[in-house]
Amino acid sequence: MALQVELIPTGEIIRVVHPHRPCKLALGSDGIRVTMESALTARDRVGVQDFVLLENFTSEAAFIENLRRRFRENLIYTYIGPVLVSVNPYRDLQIYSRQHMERYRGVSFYEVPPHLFAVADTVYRALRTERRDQAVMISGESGAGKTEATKRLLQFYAETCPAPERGGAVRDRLLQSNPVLEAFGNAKTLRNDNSSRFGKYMDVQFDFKGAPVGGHILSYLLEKSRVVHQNHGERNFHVFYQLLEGGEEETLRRLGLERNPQSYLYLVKGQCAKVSSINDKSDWKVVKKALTVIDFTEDEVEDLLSIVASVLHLGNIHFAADEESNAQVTTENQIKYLTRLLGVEGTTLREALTHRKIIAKGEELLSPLNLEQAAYVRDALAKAVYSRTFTWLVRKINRSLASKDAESPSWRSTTVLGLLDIYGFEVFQHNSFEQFCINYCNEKLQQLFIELTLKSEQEEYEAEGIAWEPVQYFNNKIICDLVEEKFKGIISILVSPLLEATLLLSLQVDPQLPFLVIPRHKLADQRTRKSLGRGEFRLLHYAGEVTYSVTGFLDKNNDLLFRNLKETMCSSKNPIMSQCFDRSELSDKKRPETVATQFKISLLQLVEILKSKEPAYIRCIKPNDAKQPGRFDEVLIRHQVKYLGLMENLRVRRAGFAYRRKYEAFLQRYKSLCPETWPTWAGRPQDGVAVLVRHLGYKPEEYKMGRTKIFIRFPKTLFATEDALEVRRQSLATKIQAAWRGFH
Ligand code: AD9
Ligand code: MG
Repeated sequence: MALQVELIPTGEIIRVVHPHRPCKLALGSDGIRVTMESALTARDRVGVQDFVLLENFTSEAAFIENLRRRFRENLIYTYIGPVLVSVNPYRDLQIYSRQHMERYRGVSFYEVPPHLFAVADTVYRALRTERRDQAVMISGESGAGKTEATKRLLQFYAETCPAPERGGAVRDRLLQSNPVLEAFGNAKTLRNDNSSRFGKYMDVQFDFKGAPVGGHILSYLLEKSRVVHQNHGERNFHVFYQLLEGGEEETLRRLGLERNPQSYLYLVKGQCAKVSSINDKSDWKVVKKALTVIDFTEDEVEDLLSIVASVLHLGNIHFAADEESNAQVTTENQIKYLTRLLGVEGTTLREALTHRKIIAKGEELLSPLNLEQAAYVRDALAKAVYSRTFTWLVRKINRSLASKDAESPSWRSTTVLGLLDIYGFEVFQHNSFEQFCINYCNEKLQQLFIELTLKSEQEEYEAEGIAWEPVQYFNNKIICDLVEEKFKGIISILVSPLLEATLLLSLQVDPQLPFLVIPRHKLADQRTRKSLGRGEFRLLHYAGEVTYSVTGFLDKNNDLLFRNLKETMCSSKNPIMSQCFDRSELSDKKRPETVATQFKISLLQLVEILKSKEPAYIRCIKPNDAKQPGRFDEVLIRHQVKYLGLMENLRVRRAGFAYRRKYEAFLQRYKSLCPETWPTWAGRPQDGVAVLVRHLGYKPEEYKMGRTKIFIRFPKTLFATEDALEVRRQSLATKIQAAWRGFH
C-alpha cells in the first residue's frame, strides 16, 4: 500500500495530515518505508499552491506554467492569496465527498491544499464569528465551472451546517430549487451542455446558531431569444426536451403534445435535440420531484406544464397571406390547444396574432399585419410568455425559501451568505444585444473586484501598521462609463427613439481614448487594426475587444409586445399567466424602462448588495473548448487569465510582500527550526517569531513585523524556510524508520 501523506511534527508526535507536500509511506512486511519527495522536487512537479509564491510573479508564462503543472496532477485549485482559481477538470475527481467536507472544516485556510471547501468553510466561519454578511462571487467564461462550484458550495452548507430548530425542509428546498431553475433557465450551447442562460444571485440566510433558515434568489436577464431561435448545435431550454422525453403518456395527451421534438419548430432550429451527456428522461423525474419539494401543488404543476406546451404550440402556428397580403392563421389545431391550455378566447388570440391595435384620438383601430409581422408577433408572444413564467418561477421559489421565522425577533439576528453565479464574458463571431449586456455586466463586476481587492489589501496594510506601496493597475471605470453614463452612455442613447442606422452616429467617441470605435472613427480604427462593417461598433473591454452588430439592438432593447397581445394574455384563465400579465400594464401611460436600462438598474443594485458584504472570489477557468478532460489549451487559458484580471490581481496581492501569516500559525509551522522556540514557546507568538526569524538569518529587508502578522517580501525566503523544515522532517522520518527496524 502506498499513500501520499504529509508529515507534520507536532511536539514529538508525527501526524499524518494530507497529500499537499507529497511523500510515500509504504507499509510492507519489512516494516515502514517513508520516502519523501524534497520540497524542491515537489514544487517542480506540482507548482506552488499560491501564485503569490511565484518568483517571477509578473510573468504570465510563469503563471500559466504553474497552472499547467497543477492541472496535470489533477490539482485544479490554486490561490492568489484569498482568491481561489479553479480549472474545470471535465472529469469526476472524487474530491467533493462528505469526507472531503469534513477535512476542510475548522482548519486554517493556508494549512490545507487549496480547495473550494476551504473557501466555503472560511466564509462560513467568518459569517459565524464576525457575524458579517458574506458574498462569494464566482466568475469565468461559459463552461468554466461556475454553476458546478455554486452547487458544491450549497451542498457543503446543506450537509455540514447544523439543522435549524424549525423548518428543516429549507435545506432541501435550497438544493432542489436548482434542478427547477436549470430546467427552465439552462440550455445546451456550443460552449457548455448545461449553460446557464440567466444570471443568478442567491442569498442563504443563517440563524444565530449557524443553521440555514431561508434563502432568496435574484435572477438576471434570461436569454429569451433562445425560445424561438437556436444556433446550429444548440438547444432550446432543457425543460422542453425533458417534458417530451419524460412526460407520462397521459400528460402529453392532455397537453396535445407529441413525443418527438422534431415536431416542434422551436426545437429544431439547432438540429441537435439529443445530447449524449444529457438524459432528459431522468432529469425530468428529478425536476418533477423538485417541484413538489419547493411547494408546487399538483394544480400549479399542471398550469406550468400547460404554459411550456403552449410555447411549443405557438411555435407551430403558421400564417398564409390573403389576397391583400394580410396574414391569416392556417393552423387551427394549434389555436385550439392554446385556447384550452392558456384559457383564452380563440378569436381574440387569432386576431391578436394577425392585427395590431392602435389607439388614435381615443379610438381603437385594428391594423392587419403582413406575414413577416405576424411571425414576429407570434415569436414576441412566445418569448414574453416564457420569460415571464421564468420570473414567476423565481418568485414562487422565493416564497418557498422565505424563512418561516421572518416575523420572529430572532430574524434580525440572521446573517446572509450570497452566491453569485453570473454569465461570463462572451465573444462570438456575431455579437448582439445579449453579448453587450453580458459583457457590460462582467465589466462592472471586474471593476468591483479590483476596487474591493485593492481596498482590502490597503486596509490590511493599514491595520497591520505597514506602509502601503501603491500599485499600478488599469481601472476599467472608463469603459463602464461609456456604457452606463447618463445622457452620453450607450444605454442612454439606446433609449432615445432612434433608428439603428442613426444609433452609431449618436455615440460620442473621444478620439483620444480607444475604448469605443465606430466606422467613421478612423483614428481609433487604425489603432485596433481591424476594420468595422456598417452597423457595427467595437468596445475595447478590459477582457478584449468585441465588435457588436447593431442589427436587432433596438428591437431587443425595446422588447415591444403589442397591446392586443397583452390584453389577450391578461384575460388568461391560467392562474400563472394571469399573474404574469397584469392589467395595470395596459393603463400605464409611462413608457416602460428598456431592457438595457432595467438591466443597468438591477446591476447597480447588485453591486450595492455585493459591496455591503465581505467578498470572497472564485475565478473559474475553462481548459479547452472540446469539453475534454486532461487537455490544457494554452492559448485559451492565457486569454482567460488576462480577462479575469488574474495578473492584475496577483500584482495587487504582491504589492510589496509575497507572503503573510499570523504569528501563531507561522510559529506553529516553523518552531521546530529553532532550539529556542522548540518544542514550545512560552512568550507572545510575535516575540517567538522574532527569535525564530533571527535564528533563520532573515535580513531586515526581507520581512516586516505587522501587528498580528509577519510579512515576507520574497518567495525565496519562505522557500528556504520550507526547505529547512523538509530537511528536519526527513531526518525525523529516518529516525522513525530506524526505530521501527530496531523494534522488530
Ligand atoms: V455557463 O457560463 O453557465 O455556460 P458554467 O456555469 O461556468 O458555464 P458549468 O458549471 O455548467 O459551467 O460547467 C460545465 C461542465 O463542466 C459541467 O456540466 C461539468 O460537466 C463540468 N465541470 C465543471 N466543474 C467541474 C468540476 N469541478 N468537476 C468536474 C466539472 N466537472
Ligand atoms: Mg452556469
